[in-house]
Amino acid sequence: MLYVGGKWVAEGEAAVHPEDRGYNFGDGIYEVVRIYKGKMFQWDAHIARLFRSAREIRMNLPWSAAELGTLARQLIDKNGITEDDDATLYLQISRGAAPRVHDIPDSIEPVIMGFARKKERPLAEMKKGQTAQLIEDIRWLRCDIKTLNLLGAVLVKQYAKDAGAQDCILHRNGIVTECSSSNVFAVKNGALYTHPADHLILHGITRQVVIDLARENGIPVYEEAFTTDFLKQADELFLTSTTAEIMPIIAVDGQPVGEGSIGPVALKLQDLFEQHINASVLV
Ligand code: PSZ
Repeated sequence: MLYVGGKWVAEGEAAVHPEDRGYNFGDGIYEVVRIYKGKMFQWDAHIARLFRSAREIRMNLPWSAAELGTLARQLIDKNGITEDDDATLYLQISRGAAPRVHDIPDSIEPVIMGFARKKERPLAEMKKGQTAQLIEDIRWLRCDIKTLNLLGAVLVKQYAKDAGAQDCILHRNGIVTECSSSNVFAVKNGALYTHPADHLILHGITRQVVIDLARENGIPVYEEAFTTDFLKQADELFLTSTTAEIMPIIAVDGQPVGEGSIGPVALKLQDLFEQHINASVLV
């Protein structure tokens, strides 16, 4: 069951208004939340980011965080996701429908849509790692807003696939920003390096969990911009996202990173992350 604009509908019955601004302009915002063992992971951080995205695009949300929490719980339950299941929850809010003009219509009601589906964790891949291609970051300058406008991400991810890589690492004039749908970390001499959480990257929830876990466990973290040369000489690389968790990158542009396999720091962080998940599903 999906929740679309205030109604519960079966997949296939959902309809989009032809002049919905999410559909016409990508004028809207979204979140993807991880469900471990039937429980929402980092919900408060996702909802805080959703409200921040709304504020940044000048959208007033007519729902409270608590109401959205109730909706999320209903989406999980109505889709048969139980404490035996891992899943993802998708929530998007379009600006709403109105005759097509570019500026924001005065009276317009946001349209919310949500679904939840079972999704297994990429455990085997997390041990093996992925390959990536370095590509110019062609996206706009407000990558901190989680908007429906994902064409930049679509194109860079496809360039990477065309080049035979599984993912892409983006750079602006030689400064590494993030990946098409994840944040990127470099490991050098036992310390973590990742782009600061400014307008050029999404402030990833997983990124923040990893930073906190690292610092709590004596791994230094530098939220500093670094170059593509630094990236290529890193001891280890990994990306982070809600669904990819902590995913090692074992080759960039066909060249091995470090030993060309998962490194000790990524392994340690995966272990800490696992403990963190296990602790959070008990609450
Ligand atoms: O299932 C998927 O493919 C997902 S779920 C979340 C993402 C992809 N990506 C989120 C994201 C992003 O789109 C960009 C541009 N940078 C970083 C991230 C990671 O953010 P969190 O950790 O909040 O998922």
